[in-house]
Amino acid sequence: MDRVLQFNFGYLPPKAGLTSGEPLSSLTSKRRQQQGRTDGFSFINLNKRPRATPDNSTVEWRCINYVRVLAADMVQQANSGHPGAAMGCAPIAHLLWQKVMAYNPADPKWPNRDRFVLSNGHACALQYAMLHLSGYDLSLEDLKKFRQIGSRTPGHPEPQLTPGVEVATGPLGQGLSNGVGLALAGAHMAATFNREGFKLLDNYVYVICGDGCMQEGITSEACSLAGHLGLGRLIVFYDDNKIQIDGSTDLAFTEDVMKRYEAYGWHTIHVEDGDTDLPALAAAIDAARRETSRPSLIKVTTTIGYGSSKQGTAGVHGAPLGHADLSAVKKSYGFIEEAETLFAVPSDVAASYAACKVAGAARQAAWCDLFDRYREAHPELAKEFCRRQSGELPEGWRDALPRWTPDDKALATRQSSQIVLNKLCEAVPDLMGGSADLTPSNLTKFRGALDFQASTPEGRYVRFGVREHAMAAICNGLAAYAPGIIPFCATFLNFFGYAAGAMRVSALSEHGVLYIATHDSIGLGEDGPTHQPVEALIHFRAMPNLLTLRPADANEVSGSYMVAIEQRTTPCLIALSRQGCPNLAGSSLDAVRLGGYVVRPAPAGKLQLVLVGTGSEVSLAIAAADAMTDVVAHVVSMPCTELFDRQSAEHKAVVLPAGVPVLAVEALAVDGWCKYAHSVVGMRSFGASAPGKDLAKQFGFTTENVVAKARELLAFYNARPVPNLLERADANEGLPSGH
Ligand SMILES: Cc1ncc(C[n+]2csc(CCOP(=O)(O)OP(=O)(O)O)c2C)c(N)n1
Ligand SMILES: [Mg+2]
Repeated sequence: MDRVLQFNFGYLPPKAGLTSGEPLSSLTSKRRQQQGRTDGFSFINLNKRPRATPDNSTVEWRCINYVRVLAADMVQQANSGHPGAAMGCAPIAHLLWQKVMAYNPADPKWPNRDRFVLSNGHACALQYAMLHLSGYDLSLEDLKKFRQIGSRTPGHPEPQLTPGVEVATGPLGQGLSNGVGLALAGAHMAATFNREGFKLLDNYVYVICGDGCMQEGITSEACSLAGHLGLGRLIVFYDDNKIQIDGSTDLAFTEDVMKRYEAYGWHTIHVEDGDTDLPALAAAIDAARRETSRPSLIKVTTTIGYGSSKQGTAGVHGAPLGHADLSAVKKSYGFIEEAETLFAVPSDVAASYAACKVAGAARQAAWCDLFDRYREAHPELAKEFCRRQSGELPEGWRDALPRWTPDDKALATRQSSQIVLNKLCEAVPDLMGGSADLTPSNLTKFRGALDFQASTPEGRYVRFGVREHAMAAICNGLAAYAPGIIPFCATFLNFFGYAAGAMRVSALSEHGVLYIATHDSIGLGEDGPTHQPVEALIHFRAMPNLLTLRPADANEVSGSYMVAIEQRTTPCLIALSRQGCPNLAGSSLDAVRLGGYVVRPAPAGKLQLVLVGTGSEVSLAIAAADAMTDVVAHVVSMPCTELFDRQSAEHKAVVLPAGVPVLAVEALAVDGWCKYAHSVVGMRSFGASAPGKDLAKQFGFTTENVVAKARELLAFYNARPVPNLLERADANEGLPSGH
């Protein structure tokens, strides 16, 4: 076979120095070496640098080594998981939990705790081992159930399931980006509440991440912003083990990460031997903590699966060591009695970690004394601090929501959103956020907003720059910091597609982030199909625990914000128009809670037709119904299909009565509407570049076309029975109980 073809089929023939059984990755690496291409190339070479030989009989090293094997035990027991990075990062974790971090295992939500994020979430056996050993409510039994149904030790960390886990990690890059949000939140809350003589908040954020996180674009976005903002309390350990799933990082990742982070404005330190050089690690952490005007990156060169026979190879990334290897590792560390048993924590190791709980309780007690004095000196601030820790909203916040009448001027819903935000941000100081460089289009800069910058951390308006994915992940970090931060962020609806990876994590982790998505259809006009969302809404509607709201007018905008602020464990996306939407006679704030409601009742007579629309198309549906003077039709506004699904059968039957044909009108993908409508005027292709009014005509969003489609629908069902779309065997499946 031709050699090029052989390569292209992923098969390399035996050649001098190569054995046919080797994976292509190592073969290509060898080939590069043969070709003299050694630039940036470095397989782990344990003999390359002089290494200290740890005294494995000391309690410190017994602790570190037992963390390595406890993590490996969990993976072995589950017969699934990732021992490599967990074993390699044990010295970092040991120092953090025993010597560095301020936390109290008895109160995982203590406001001034240091935050820890394991961005390489696949290594979570390490995090669970540390939480258990240091005294969190996570038992050895929990560790034994690693990755099993109903356990508190899931395959990747999830904050709702495990005490001490701050954010969900696993999708690489999210955790480090959350860390930026946590550090931003910490800086903001410290600037808001600390007073002369009262450092209520001075926590650090510690993140461990791996090669994968460093490769993901989201971390470049987030860390570039962190450098700009000078988030000095963010300390990131980069587990530089030069191995990922495909093999050596040399296959795809040879840049100088340190130089990149220096260019971002970070303080960087390299610990060359993260396997054994504890003093160097401790010194690096100390230097990072003292540098409070820049975030710190500590690149720690480690050996993946340190101690295993497969150490330094991709083979130990994501597979159990096997009983024989695990037993040999334990023996090599001097755990002779424990060698054949899983989860046999030696008493000296347990006793050493038990001190963490005692120290944590003392630390929090001292902080509580400080808070008592703070309360005396600053009673109002102390009250507000407590409110924001509890997650209670300010009393009477709903009174701030503006209301409109049909006589008020028609506004684009992005404009009414600005008016609502102005009022809400005044009434709810918990709200903070910004836009991905579309402030004048998203209209999110609320009245009196101060920018959050390095010199003004008290500011609540964040200039995210054109970094949509990191923006959403940073908002997750803001939400995770304390219940009293309600983050919002904005871009065009279409560009939330860039952020979807992090939005999914908001939904999964129950972070009540507000996603403000303007320019929500072809109605945006001239910017064209690159900017016009089509499939965006069906994507977000299908996302569990995320509400997608598309208000029809200013009152519905106000109502959408009301719902979004109330939903503290559910993120909400509010889709807003660029073009004007008249204020409807039948709309109201409260109606948004119903998800769908009759906004324009039918004239007298037997109902013949239902028109259902969302957002800017509701007024079009009303115009079409008005034009059909010979048809008895009512019009439904459906700002949130997910909320409509949760309503009672009675309400649904009033909105979409049995036996009446339903035509949906929405200038986005038609898919999904078959659940509520018998026919759809929607998008079946990308849009185009032209003035919005011309596009409306071209794609059928005119009164004439809606009337024509409605008549076609009526004719179609003239001689057929109309299927009752609500009568489905699974109609109540997945809805909150009581429905
Ligand atoms: C966004 C995302 N893409 C892919 C994966 C699958 N994945 C899990 S770990 C991993 C390799 C990561 O390499 P590294 O961070 O170096 O981890 P190590 O092998 O050192 O443990 C990949 C691709 C993922 N978890 N998230
Ligand atoms: Mg790696």
